[in-house]
Amino acid sequence: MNQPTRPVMITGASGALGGAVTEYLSGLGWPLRLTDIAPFPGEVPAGCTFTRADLEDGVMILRIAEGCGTILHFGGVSFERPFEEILGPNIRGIFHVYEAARRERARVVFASSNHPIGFHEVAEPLDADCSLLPDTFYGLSKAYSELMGATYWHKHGVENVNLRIGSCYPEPTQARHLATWLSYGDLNRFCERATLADATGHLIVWGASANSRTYWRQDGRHAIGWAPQDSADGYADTLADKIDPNPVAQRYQGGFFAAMDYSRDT
Ligand code: 15L
Repeated sequence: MNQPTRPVMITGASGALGGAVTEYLSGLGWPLRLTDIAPFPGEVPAGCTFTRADLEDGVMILRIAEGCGTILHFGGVSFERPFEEILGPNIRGIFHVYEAARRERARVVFASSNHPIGFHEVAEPLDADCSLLPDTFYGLSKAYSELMGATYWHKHGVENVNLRIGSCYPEPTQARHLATWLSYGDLNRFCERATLADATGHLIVWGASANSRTYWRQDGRHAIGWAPQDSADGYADTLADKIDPNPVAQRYQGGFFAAMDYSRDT
């Protein structure tokens, strides 16, 4: 079966990653319920609807999710910001997404990030069940969201697949990306598989392409039948010297996020 049985909701559909996934899945002919706080750039793809909404508006999120079988959640703040700016979109927002999923008996596919584990050192290979060491308020909000996935699975049976995205850009542009890069193609295929997989429970998957310099090992990808096809390896020569000069950014997996507002002596 290559088509979902119920419509798929995408939050953050006007953003870079939500937009890329929208383009790919609408190209497969999937009926999409798109939403974002920002207007949709360009024409809404045929067979899809777009509703402008704030993730803080729980009633609106419930309404948009009505009848959906999967919520691909890309919405919210995607960079480090002061705590008060993260709180509404990322903390209240994920609660509204999970409440909608609970009501619809839908699956959540969450665009998490590497920043819930950003204070692990680059020399330490990690499995997905490693300890959480968020490097920012943003990383904390992603950790909270992953944990909410665990709670809603165990308490309500709401399935969820959490992709700890490394650095998802059209191309890798820094030495760190040789470990963390995720291609748009691999992201798109991940969303397809995470939606169509028979059963997932609560899963964490590392969001990186097949980069030989990766920091990341075991995760839940086998349960959804996803394996990345791209790799940053071909960029090794051109990016080898594009290293962040900040020693804190060099030391930790979260890179420059770990270095932001860093005030320890060592
Ligand atoms: C993220 O979570 C950010 O959304 C993105 O802008 C990148 O900076 C990425 O992490 C990264 O760690 O490279």
